[in-house]
Amino acid sequence: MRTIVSGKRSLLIPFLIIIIALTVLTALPLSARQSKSAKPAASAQTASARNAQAASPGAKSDPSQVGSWTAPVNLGVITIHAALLHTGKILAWWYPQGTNVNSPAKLYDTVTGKTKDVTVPFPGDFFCSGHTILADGRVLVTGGLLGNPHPGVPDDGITATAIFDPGSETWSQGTPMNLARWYPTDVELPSGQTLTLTGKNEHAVIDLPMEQYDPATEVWTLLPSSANIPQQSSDTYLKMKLLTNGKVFMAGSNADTYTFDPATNRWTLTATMNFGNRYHGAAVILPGLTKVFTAGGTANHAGGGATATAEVIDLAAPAPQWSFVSPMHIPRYNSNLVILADGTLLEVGGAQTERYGTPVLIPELYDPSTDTWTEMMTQTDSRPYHSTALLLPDGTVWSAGSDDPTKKIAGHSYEIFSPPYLSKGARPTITSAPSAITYNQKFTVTTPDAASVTKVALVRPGSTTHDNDFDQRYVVLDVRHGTGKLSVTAPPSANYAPPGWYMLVLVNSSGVPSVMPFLQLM
Ligand SMILES: [Cu+2]
Repeated sequence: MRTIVSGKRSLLIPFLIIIIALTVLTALPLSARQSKSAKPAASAQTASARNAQAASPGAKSDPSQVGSWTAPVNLGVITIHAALLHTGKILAWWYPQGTNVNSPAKLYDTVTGKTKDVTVPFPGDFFCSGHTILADGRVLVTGGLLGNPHPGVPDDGITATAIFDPGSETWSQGTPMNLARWYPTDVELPSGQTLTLTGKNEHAVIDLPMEQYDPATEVWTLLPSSANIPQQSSDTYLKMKLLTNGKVFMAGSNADTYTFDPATNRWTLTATMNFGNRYHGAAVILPGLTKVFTAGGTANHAGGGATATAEVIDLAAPAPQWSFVSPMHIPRYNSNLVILADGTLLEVGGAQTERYGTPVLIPELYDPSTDTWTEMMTQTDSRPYHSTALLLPDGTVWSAGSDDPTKKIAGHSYEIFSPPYLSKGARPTITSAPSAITYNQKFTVTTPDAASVTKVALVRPGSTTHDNDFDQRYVVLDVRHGTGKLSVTAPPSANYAPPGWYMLVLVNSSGVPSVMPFLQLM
């Protein structure tokens, strides 16, 4: 079970071993360290070998090919959890330093770069919680770690929930769930209600009955037993993706992947992943909203043995099957998979040999239209387990966190990645766009660049932790070109895009995205 414990309890001895090992390792020159830690891999080089290669003189550094990174900046918290708010600020939080105290949290303004302390004003450890952004833009945080567990008893979940209001920038206590949960998954349904799955309860049981939250009534309702997850899951933070038929697809970690129908409260076995159980992998629903893509992970729940493999399933096919696609260059797990402003994917962070072991510093860009991975510029601070990444409104990517006990200082930092598309020419600009739209509504976007725009999309702001983004989604919209304006049609229904705030993006024929203003889809 993934427990934080290294910072808290039962992993004290391994923690000391790691400290000693790292003390020895860091005494070596960098080059020696990299060559000593490099080891052979069948299909892909190890991260350390790749890191050394990218750092060598003559390595590619053209930002239009490999992007670029800002230097790390200390945020003051370890961003284990992060959500992008429609105010253009990131909410970041992690675990309290002690028991029965408050969870530290920060707001980071993605425009000004300023930060503000928004520590949760009531006790509760909202660490390894689930979280999703509600239709009105508030952040719902579900569960966490019981602050004062009994010695000798497994770590416990909590029933508590917390809600962050981006307008007032304050927290309030939410209605407690029916069941205690640590490491739950939240997914917003087309109704605007939140479905919550798994998580460890106070007896360390994972496969808990599901429950659903109605923001209108603030009531949690347990689903009937027919909705129970059909297969013993050996992992938490299930990868749940809303499909355009209103059903929700589970893309791991178990090899057998199922579809849940909220209308009947029943699960159906859909297909089996070729890799087998893919623990700590990352998954997204691709733009187009019929294919789900997963990359990285490990066959070992306890960690080690990272894979570079990736698979895709087309859920619109008559008999959907998982198929291997091109593998990454670098095996990794506990990494972050971010949908970028142009609809390509960035795999960033992760590790290879254990939660924090052999961290991968080289992100990779995946283009689903060509099935190709490209290695990007090396980042400075390592982002293995408990790291996060988010697409920002200006098209850059925030990469932060990891409570690697050997690198606590680095864990407090964030870095910002500019993808290659920001070095490929002028960006299309949006002169005006509505701040709110309804389903199927035709609306006008004025832009002097209308003629060169090839794609218009809504991008759901991310809400992420533990290689899992509960919210991100890229919804391509129908568009008609006018002179100095675009006539755009909103998504046909909430199955395509559940109600909430989205970023509006224009992408031009060079693949360059606009800055993305927020609008509310109701
Ligand atoms: Cu965790």
